[in-house]
Amino acid sequence: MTQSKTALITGITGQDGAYLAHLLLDKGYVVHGVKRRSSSFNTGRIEDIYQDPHELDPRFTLHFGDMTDSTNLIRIMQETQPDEIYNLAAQSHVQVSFETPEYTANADGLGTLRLLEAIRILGLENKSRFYQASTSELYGLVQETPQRETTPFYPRSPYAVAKLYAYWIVVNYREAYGLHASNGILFNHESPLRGETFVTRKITRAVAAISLGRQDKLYLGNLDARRDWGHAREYVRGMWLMLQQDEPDDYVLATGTTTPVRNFVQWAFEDIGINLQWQGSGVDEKGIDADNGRVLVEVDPRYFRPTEVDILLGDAGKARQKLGWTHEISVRDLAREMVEADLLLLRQAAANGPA
Ligand code: NDP
Ligand code: GDR
Repeated sequence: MTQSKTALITGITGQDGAYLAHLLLDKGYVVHGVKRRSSSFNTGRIEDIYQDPHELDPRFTLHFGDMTDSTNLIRIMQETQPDEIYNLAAQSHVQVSFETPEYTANADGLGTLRLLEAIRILGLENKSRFYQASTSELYGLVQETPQRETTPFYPRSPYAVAKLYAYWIVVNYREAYGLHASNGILFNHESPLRGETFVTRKITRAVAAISLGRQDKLYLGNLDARRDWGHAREYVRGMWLMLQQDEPDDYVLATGTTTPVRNFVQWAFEDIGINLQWQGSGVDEKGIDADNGRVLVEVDPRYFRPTEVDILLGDAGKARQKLGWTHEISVRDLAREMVEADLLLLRQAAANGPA
């Protein structure tokens, strides 16, 4: 019998961490996750794996840890001796990074260095393969469309600058020390597990609440921004594929379709039977229910960013060729799945009453 592989996932309580943990457990891995101490529960997304500590799946273990704490990361790696490390932990909100630039640099940039150094300190260079959650935000002010692995970077936020450091330190450790370390340059990917303050989930939650009469209006920032949105479930498969290759490398994962925020809003309302029409422009633009004239969407400049990434569109040709990775779920179906999931959540919450 072949022995199970062991994986260590940082950021296991986040959207991607949850999907990846499920994928790896399904593949027979032993999975260790790093979770932060928090004053309230932060394991909601992995509740089905992590419930009563006395009934834990013996193949799944959580460790308290933080990307800003080197000794803690070294100890976790020493204890777990992972075959594969997926570094998904990050202060991942672009707008928040303008308010917490130093922390973002520490967790997202230096945090990556800490893990790579831990591999060296513990002599795991020939054992542990490393995946880094790099991002399409590296392209920022885009220099070429569509963006691919060879497109020059031009980061436009403290988050993207921190991730730029992480990208290059991964490349450097691969070249300098022969680590099996790969960057996945992932374009936006969403799901019903997406954090509530990212734009797609903010939209689908609000639309569900409006549909059930619990919210009047949705306030958004830049409606013209365009993103290449895919489904998180399909993207974590790409992460895993990168670590199954004989040679480490860097890969773009994207759908090859770009959509304005405005269209995503329109679709989400369509899914609850509302035909939204747009009036005005700039900060005065409004989304109006065509049937009764009710204003459902307004622009709030508070959500504008000091520097914006206007358009992202990825070319995943290399991942398709070398990894055999493709996406199947369209952004239109993604929007529908997210609206339906948020409607269900709200209905369940109402049925259960106050906690
Ligand atoms: P989430 O924001 O949903 O999850 C981030 C995870 O990191 C959470 O588990 C969070 O813990 C944890 N975390 C944050 N700060 C620290 C810290 N200092 N120490 C330890 N853990 C920490 O992100 P996603 O799942 O969406 O993304 C996963 C990774 O991929 C991130 O690195 C992100 O930057 C990157 N990425 C995401 C893309 C996307 O479209 N989703 C696209 C490209 C890259 P807690 O639950 O306690 O907050
Ligand atoms: P992004 O995702 O910045 O691309 O980073 P987000 O969903 O936050 O923004 C996408 C675009 O929508 C515009 N927008 C708004 N955004 C938010 N959050 N809230 C609003 O009200 C709003 N109105 C308009 C934004 O200006 C932006 O143009 C995500 C994160 O997951 C990163 O960690 C990851 O690296 C990248 O995707 C790829």
